[in-house]
Amino acid sequence: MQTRVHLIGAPTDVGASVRGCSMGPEALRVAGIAPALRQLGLEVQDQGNLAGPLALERASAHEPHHNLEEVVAWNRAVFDAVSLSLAEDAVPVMMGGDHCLAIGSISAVAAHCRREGKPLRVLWLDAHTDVNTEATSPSGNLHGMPVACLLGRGPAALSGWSGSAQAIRAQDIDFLGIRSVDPGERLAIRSFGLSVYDMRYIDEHGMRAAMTEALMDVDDNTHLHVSFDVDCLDPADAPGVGTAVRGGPSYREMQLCMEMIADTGRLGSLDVVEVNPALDVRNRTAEVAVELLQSLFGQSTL
Ligand code: NNH
Ligand code: MN
Ligand code: MN
Ligand code: MN
Repeated sequence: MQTRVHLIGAPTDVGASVRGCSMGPEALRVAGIAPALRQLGLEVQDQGNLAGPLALERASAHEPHHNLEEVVAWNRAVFDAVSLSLAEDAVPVMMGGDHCLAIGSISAVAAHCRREGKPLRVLWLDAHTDVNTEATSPSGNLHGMPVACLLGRGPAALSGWSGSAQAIRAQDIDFLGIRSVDPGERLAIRSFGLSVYDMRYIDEHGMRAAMTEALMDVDDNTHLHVSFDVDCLDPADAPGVGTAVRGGPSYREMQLCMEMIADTGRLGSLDVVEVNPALDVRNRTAEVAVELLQSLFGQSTL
């Protein structure tokens, strides 16, 4: 793994309807994200926050893509910042912000991998699959649609940024921790053939088996991108999220997940999204996220 890490703040909640994850980057800083990673011997550069438009109030109950223009602007900024970090051979850590920002970060990562001839694998750690489209979204919130956008099923303004109509192929992404799937998403999962390790799978086989399978095709040349939506965790451990769903992986299970990713040595880029200090309890969720990132970047107890 490279030893240089760039922290990139993207303080916005344009993709969500529950407001407050715009305060996520600062909460992660207050929880000590930079010193926590420095402690592991990494060279950490906090690049500060990106800028972008404010979230608008909903014009109508049935907007197909709420805040589309604003989401495009924020993702452009994320795309540029992540591209630059990768070009400088650093590991970009995009601190959201809501999960719509993964469109920009993963498009940048996909373009980078294409240039370098590296296979890309994405691990989507989330309670949700985020594969809604305008046609299936119950909310019109773009943070429920980034995976569809990356698979080439999003609005034109959010497509093709990686230099290809599809930033990633269906077989390049694995989902873990899933327990909330909308009816239209279920159809998309089947038709794309997406690999989803849902909570039932984790209950029956355990985190170790799920992660062993999810990481199976990672080789020496792979660029591994982790998109970590903190609502993946059980809300008992991570209450500060806008769309909490009961029954997620425990703190210990997530630690194992992160440790197994670290063991591959292939982590190349990361999103940490949906930390919502407005709903949190004394910054616990940001603190838990930082502790998990320490494991993700290779900390072990012994
Ligand atoms: N599936 C719902 C929607 O599309 C909720 C998405 N919310 C998330 N996704 N936090 O990770 O609106
Ligand atoms: Mn998400
Ligand atoms: Mn989620
Ligand atoms: Mn797989």
